[in-house]
Parts: sequence; C-alpha cells; structure tokens
Amino acid sequence: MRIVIIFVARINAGGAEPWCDAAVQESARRPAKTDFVMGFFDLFRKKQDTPADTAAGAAVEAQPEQRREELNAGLERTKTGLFSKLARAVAGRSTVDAEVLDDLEEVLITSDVGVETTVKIIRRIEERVARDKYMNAAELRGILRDEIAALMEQSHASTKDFGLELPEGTPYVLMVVGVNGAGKTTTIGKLAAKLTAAGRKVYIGAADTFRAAAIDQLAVWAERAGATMIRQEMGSDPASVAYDTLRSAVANGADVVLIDTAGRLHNKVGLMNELTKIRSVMAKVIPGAPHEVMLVLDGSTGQNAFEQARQFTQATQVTSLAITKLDGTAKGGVVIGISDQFRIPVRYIGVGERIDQLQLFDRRAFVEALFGDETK
Ligand SMILES: Nc1nc2c(ncn2[C@@H]2O[C@H](COP(=O)(O)OP(=O)(O)OP(=O)(O)O)[C@@H](O)[C@H]2O)c(=O)[nH]1
Ligand SMILES: [Mg+2]
Repeated sequence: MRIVIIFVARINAGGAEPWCDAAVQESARRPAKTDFVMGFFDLFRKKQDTPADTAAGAAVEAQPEQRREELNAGLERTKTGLFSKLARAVAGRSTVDAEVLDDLEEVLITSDVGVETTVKIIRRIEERVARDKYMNAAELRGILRDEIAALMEQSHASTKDFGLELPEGTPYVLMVVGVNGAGKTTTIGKLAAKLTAAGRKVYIGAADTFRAAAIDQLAVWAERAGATMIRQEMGSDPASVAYDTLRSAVANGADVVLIDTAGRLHNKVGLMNELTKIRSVMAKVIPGAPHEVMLVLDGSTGQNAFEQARQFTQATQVTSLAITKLDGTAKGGVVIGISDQFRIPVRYIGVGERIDQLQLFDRRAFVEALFGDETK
C-alpha cells in the first residue's frame, strides 16, 4: 500500500469579516448591563441579502428538491475532483485488483478523506474483493458509496425541529464552539431561523465578547431569524452572558438557547478554562446544560479542520459537528474522515452564506451528491 503523508500546519483559520462595514444601528436604550436586542437592525444590508432571505421564516424552509439541488451544487467541486480521479484509477481495468486499490487509496487521501479513514475504507473494499473474487471495476463506485455512508455518523432521528430533540418544559441549550472564522455566528443565525420557522422560541447568547462587532453581527442574525439576543458590553465575562441568557430564557419560556462563543483564544489551556467556566455556570441555571456542544469546522480548510477537531475535542466535550463552507471547495471529503475518526455525529452542513443554506446532514444524501445517480 502506498501511503501519502500530509503535513498539517495551520491551526487558526483566520477571521475574515466581510460584514464589518455594515451599517448597524444600535438602540440608545440600554436598561441595565444586559441588553435585550430585538428589531433594531433594519439598516443592515449584506451584499448577498435579498428581501427573500431577510423575511422572517419565509425563505427558510427549502423544499426537498431545492435542498438536493443545493447540496449537489455545494459539493460540485469535491464531486468533480473525486470523479475524475476515480475515473483515472479504474480506466482500462476490468477488475478491482491491488493496483486499482492502490490508486483508490491515493484518490481518497488527496480528496481530504484523511489517512486513517482511507485505510479503513480500503480494508473494507479489500475484504469485499476477497469475498466476491472478481469484482467489476464499474461496481466500485457503488460499493464505495455504501462503505462510506456506513462509516459516517449522523445525528438526527427526525427532521422535526431541524434535528434537535427538544425537551418539554425547559430550554434546550446548545453551545457553539470553533476557531475564529469557522462560521459559528452564521450557523447560529441560520439555525435560529430554522427553529423560529418551526414555531420555536429561540434565545441567543452573545458570549463572544471579544469584539463589539462580533456582538453586532450576531444581533443582526438574531433579528433576521426572529430570535431574542441577550448581550452585555464588549469585554464582559462570557460566562456571565451565558448565565443571563439562560436565566432570561427560562423566565420567558424559551424552547432553545444558542450560545455563541469566541474562537480567538491563544492556547488550549485558556480555551479549556473558558469553556469549562461557561458550561458550569449554565449547569447551575439549567441542570444538564449545555445539552449539546456543537463544534463548527470550516470544511474548506481540509486537513486543518481535522486539527481543529483534535484541539477542541481535547479542550471540551464536543457532542456534534457542523461543517461549513462546503460550497466552493474541493475538500468536501473532510466530512467523511472527520465523521469517522472523531465518532461525533455531523449534525449540519453549510452550503452557502444565505440564511437558508444550512442543511441537516444526511449521510445518504451526502454520498448520493458525491457519487451521483449513475452509481445506483
Ligand atoms: N460560502 C460559505 N460561507 C460561509 C458559510 N458559513 C459561514 N460562511 C462565511 O464565513 C465567514 C465567517 O463566518 P462567521 O459566522 O463570522 O464565523 P465565526 O466562527 O463566528 O467567526 P468569529 O466570530 O471570528 O470567531 C462569513 O463571511 C460567513 O458568511 C457557508 O456555509 N458557506
Ligand atoms: Mg462569530
């Protein structure tokens, strides 16, 4: 077997903030330290905004056909890369032999699936070849699709409440973590929109207090989604913001609380301490909170996303994943490797910047989009 070694160097994804120049009008009324933000951000217009994606709930529920098209479009570059490499690997070969498997191994590794998962996939296919003796090279894609789908973890049992299982009588608390620029705030905004469209009362805590702009950006998303945001001023203690948010959510009978956090911590110990503090404060308000810690990873960073997953799973208990920016990248193979290696279910994937471009991860739909209909 040929082994390709991939070096992982960059950890921080870097925070592009194209929304910074937005005109944001803030309320002059700030009753106390905590500010309840609802509906003051009409002036904000992002370049991709259209009336269709700002109207509360209206464009949020994409139809199944539209979802499939968007998934296909989002994974287009990954698919093209995989397809052409696979086609080359099996060209002129009638059966799946050792050489085809060697080439397949290289295809998967260079498609950002990761070494460990690739080795696992190859081993499974080898076992099937040994069983079936003369496996046709044309069958390979279909078998790959089945083996890959079996490797991946998805999290939802039903699509109600966008995959979340909400308890009765107490808010479901979801804390969002990830490096800066990964797409945390955007994902929270998109998720809040899905939940409010499903008739849920959503509270959002602005616990990324590093920059005033970060809080304002979240406020814009909360407004667009029809959610209530709880904030304090920049530089305040994130744990205190989380505490306020949960108290307010409980008092107002919210169904879901989404907590945004900062990705800008200098080292693992700092990160660990901060996340631990936020978690323990929240558990004091709602026993068992946070019910979910979702790590947001930028899929377009390829192998770097593996490294981020490693760092965050060491710093805190991560229970679900959201992989963003799969549109416009050829590195969508990371979803396969990360899902397999970390044994953490992928809950959502981001396939664009628009408010409706967050999808509930469905491994079957994902492999269908990658390997296409002709593999049926
Ligand atoms: N194309 C694309 N862009 C996305 C997606 N998700 C997020 N983005 C973009 O990624 C950039 C960073 O997103 P943010 O949500 O601000 O990231 P963050 O993790 O909150 O970053 P910090 O607040 O700096 O820690 C923004 O320009 C988003 O529009 C996606 O699925 N596809
Ligand atoms: Mg953010």
